Amino acid sequence: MSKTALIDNVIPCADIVKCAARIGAEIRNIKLLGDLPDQTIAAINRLLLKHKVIFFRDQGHLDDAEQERFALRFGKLVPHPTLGAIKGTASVIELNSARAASRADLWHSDGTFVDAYPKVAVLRGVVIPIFGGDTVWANTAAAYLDLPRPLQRLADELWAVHTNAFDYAVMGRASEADKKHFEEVFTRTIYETEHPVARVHPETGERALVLGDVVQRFVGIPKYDGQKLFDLFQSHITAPENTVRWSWKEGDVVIWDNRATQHYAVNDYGDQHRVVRRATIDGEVPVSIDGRCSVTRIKTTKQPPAKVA
Ligand SMILES: O=C(O)CCC(=O)C(=O)O
Ligand SMILES: [Fe+2]
Repeated sequence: MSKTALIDNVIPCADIVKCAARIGAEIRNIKLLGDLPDQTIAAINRLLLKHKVIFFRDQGHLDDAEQERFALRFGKLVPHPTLGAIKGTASVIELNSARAASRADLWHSDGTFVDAYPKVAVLRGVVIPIFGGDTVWANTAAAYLDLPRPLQRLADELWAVHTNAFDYAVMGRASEADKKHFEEVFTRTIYETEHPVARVHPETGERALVLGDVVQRFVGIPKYDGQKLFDLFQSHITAPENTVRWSWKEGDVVIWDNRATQHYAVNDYGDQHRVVRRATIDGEVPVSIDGRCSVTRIKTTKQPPAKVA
């Protein structure tokens, strides 16, 4: 018997292989293109909602434009709020290890410092190191279900402030160039947004935790208590059994449901070159269990340094 776990064959000729019990499936024998039939896109979307992250090997035919055409089938393309998009694209950003602050080695869902943060991301492996450089995804809906009922009730009530001006320097691995780039580009505009710690997923109705390392504090909770609460909830998200780890090859494509996952790019490839490019789909404003919407409280754009005459 084959050692791979084949699951329901919903896309003609393609094989769907589950990666781990709680999260992740690979679709094999499919060529991703912008003009795939509607039924195929609908099937990929159903699999995405179920498995949270979907992996595809051998998509080396894609360039930025075709990657975006494929991504567009899942919604509206949206540029990064402060980084913008690569020239000639609507949403593509590049994470290039040769450039400062391009290693996403922190647990996060993309863009939670704004209210309507992205719902789906499509990431393509462009230059992949010989060793290291995997990415890990975690299922935030399964993490909610994992909590004992009293802690679920606490999550249902709590709100957290997310910011892009998190303490980057604290991560230790950041160089001076990283810190400079982070301050001048990534936090050109500073956002602070309040999200419910548990949001209702707009397509599945599941409850999913909204946290990650860009959380600054919980609303109405002192820092000391807040840190303990954060560690408690976040540890359910990042428990190894709640994650899937992908070892990249060039030409791989990964899609994730950003409303029900966090991810972490493992920074274990030293000085090797690594480039991935991401197309991003606009999301909905999260809604709490009691029907309240996330809200951006602060949006401050820094003044450029005064020019010396
Ligand atoms: O480099 C990676 O594997 C992931 C980067 C990341 O966080 C992202 O594309 O959103
Ligand atoms: Fe990310």
